[in-house]
Amino acid sequence: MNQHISSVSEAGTAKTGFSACPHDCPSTCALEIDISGGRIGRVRGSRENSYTAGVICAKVARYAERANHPDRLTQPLRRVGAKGEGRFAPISWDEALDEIADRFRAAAERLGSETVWPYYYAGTMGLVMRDGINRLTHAMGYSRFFSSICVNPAWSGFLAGTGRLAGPDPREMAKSDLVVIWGTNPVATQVNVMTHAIRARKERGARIVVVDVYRSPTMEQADVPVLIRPGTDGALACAIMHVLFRDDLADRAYLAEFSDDSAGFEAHLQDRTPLWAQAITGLPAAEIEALARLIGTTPKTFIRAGYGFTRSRNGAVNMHAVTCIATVAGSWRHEGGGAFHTNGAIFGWNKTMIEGLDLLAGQAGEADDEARVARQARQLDQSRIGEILDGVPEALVGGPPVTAMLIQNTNPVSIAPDQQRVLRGFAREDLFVAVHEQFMTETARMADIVLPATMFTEHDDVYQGGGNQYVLFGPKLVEPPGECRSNHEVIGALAERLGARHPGFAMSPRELVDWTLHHSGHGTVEELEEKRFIDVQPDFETAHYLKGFGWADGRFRLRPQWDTVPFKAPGKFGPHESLPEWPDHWAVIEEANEEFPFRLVTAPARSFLNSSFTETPGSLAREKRPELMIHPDDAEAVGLATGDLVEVTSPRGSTRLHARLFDGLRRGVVVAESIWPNRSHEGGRGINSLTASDPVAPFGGAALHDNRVRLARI
Ligand SMILES: Nc1nc2c(c(=O)[nH]1)N[C@H]1C(S)=C(S)[C@@H](COP(=O)(O)OP(=O)(O)OC[C@H]3O[C@@H](n4cnc5c(=O)[nH]c(N)nc54)[C@H](O)[C@@H]3O)O[C@H]1N2
Ligand SMILES: Nc1nc2c(c(=O)[nH]1)N[C@H]1C(S)=C(S)[C@@H](COP(=O)(O)OP(=O)(O)OC[C@H]3O[C@@H](n4cnc5c(=O)[nH]c(N)nc54)[C@H](O)[C@@H]3O)O[C@H]1N2
Ligand code: SF4
Ligand SMILES: [Mo]
Repeated sequence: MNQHISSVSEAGTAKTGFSACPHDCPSTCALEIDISGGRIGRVRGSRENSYTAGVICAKVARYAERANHPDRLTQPLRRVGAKGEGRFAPISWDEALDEIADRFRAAAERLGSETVWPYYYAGTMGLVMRDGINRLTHAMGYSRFFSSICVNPAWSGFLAGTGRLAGPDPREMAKSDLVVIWGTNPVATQVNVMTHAIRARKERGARIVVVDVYRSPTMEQADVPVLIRPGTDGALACAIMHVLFRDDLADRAYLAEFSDDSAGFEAHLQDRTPLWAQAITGLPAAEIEALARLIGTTPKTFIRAGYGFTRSRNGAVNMHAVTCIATVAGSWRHEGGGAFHTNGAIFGWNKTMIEGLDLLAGQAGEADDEARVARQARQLDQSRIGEILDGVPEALVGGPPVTAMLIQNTNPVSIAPDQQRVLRGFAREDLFVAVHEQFMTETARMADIVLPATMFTEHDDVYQGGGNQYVLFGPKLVEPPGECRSNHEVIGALAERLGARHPGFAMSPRELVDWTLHHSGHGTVEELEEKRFIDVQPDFETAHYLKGFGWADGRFRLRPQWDTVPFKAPGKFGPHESLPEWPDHWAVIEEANEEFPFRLVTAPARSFLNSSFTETPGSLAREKRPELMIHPDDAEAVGLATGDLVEVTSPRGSTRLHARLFDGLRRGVVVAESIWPNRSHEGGRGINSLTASDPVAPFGGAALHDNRVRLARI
């Protein structure tokens, strides 16, 4: 039990505030924050939180750099120059909010309410501040937001086998004998995975396997590095399972009880041999054999599957294939065994009040069915913002063009695929854009109105672990600088002006947190504040699916039935008619060809978080400049040396980076750690000028690591 601790403890003049990291990172660390003179200072990881275990990443440890940054936006601004030119003049909040409301109303009168598209993402993971914008969308009948850029292939691929988005307690990694870190780079992207994996190595001599497409900082620490070509994880998984069946290392008793059709699967895998996979993955067959044997002879094998390997056109299929390994090997049975990706399902959130979901379902006493139906507006795909703003009818789902937007917590001009198209869209004279931001991002620069936003220590909110099992409270600890307002305040002020009605608009963030906790079975805000975080991990048998998987028959699906996968999406996307019947190498990736002979992966940089922290001096100093890692033999063939400026061109467009020779890659693969501001690239075109927005099958998403490119020295 935690002792009684409120959100702030005082010792003399020094104060410590307790919070949660709000950033879009599966670790969701519990934080302890020094406060003095009304400003935040050093940030440390909580030792009492058993997942954070006292460790946080360097970028958040020096958060004071970001929170107290001289470039923070502190007053509302109106554009005075041409679109994108970056000239703005201060205005009052009332003027700014009135103008947004007037423009939204005028746009809706002209083209219908669906012409307004509120757009957001996970710059803050606080439930109130991130998702509250949906309440306005639903109340006004604006175009709804189909969120797709990050999790869709990964989550749906995991669900395809298990039927439930959860798995063994992530802390069990420390009790494993073989930790398989698959397609994620936790040293950079979710540091706490390393804490628990390394504990297993220290305390039990566990071995750590890392499957990636380059020798990432995480692979540097692996006992067994597994270097493959991008988009070939399905082939590797199949060959591993071929060996498990062939060498009698499959857990046949477990399969008989807990899977759908292991005999059919075994037959399917007959010709998915290590040699077959070698040709696809580039990994020598002997290494595949050795890895399969390691997994097959280690009952406590914990597969920690990340997002990275699912950002390919076959990403959902590959995630499913990887989870099948835990089933064929019977790893789920054992403490310290199984497959874990994320814990989305264990929290059971009731987001009705935050998101105004009752408006979609119809309100009590609402006689007018038409009003309700009007609010069931079309859903527009986040990842296809370029096509949408460019007026592609299919992307607009047959509805009106988008002519008005409010953007919170995201920076699409830097992070969305098909960037040059996105930029063309934002430059449209008939598009009105309001951006609510902490900094003058490249998206904010394209706006007509810019609003200054609070940071997490300046408002109340509640958070959930993605890669762990805690619900955490993040209270307001300091006053915001200047005139900054929270997302909730902005949404409420616009609702008032637009005549949007819902009880959630009038509640305080704290009241919304309390309502949501209470209706989700997690107690009250007072209780959470006192405890700081609560552990909602299900019991061992549930977490390990020993009472059955999340399907009516309780059996893991080795043969996926995508039509019944419980993933919410407004339809099916991509080449979903040709999804393979069984786990396989699904050859729909953007393979290299004569014109574009390389495959490009745009993996996350350690000192940035998507496009956040690109404004802090500490992160900029560590990352130096945008670079393209290339194998020395490839570099020689293309005539590149370290430091050369190289033009990288994909079927979408081009950008420039400096070459860095690096032998931790398969031939023909190049990696650019991202996401730098577009302006940091010579020529001003960002990395997402290369990436594509065609949806990943079957539930959408962007294949950000699946690009064919050609290289030319400049
Ligand atoms: N420092 C830092 N931390 C971050 C982020 C960041 O940008 N920077 N982003 C945050 C966000 S929004 C998210 S969703 C998470 C994502 O975190 P991760 O789950 O780690 O996913 P990715 O960041 O996309 O990529 C991780 C790794 O996948 C590898 N990879 C790419 N393609 C393939 C493939 O086909 N096969 C295999 N086996 N590996 C492949 C990349 O080389 C990279 O090393 O991280 C969060 N944390
Ligand atoms: N090439 C390439 N592109 C990628 C990826 C990749 O791996 N490669 N990763 C993709 C992934 S996984 C993701 S999730 C997306 C993420 O992309 P984004 O959602 O754009 O994430 P961030 O860049 O962190 O931007 C969040 C913004 O929210 C702002 N913000 C933070 N808190 C608040 C708040 O409380 N209120 C308001 N109003 N604003 C706030 C921050 O200042 C920041 O500018 O990028 C995707 N794009
Ligand atoms: S590791 Fe992730 S959750 Fe933890 S402090 Fe860093 S960004 Fe935040
Ligand atoms: Mo993400």
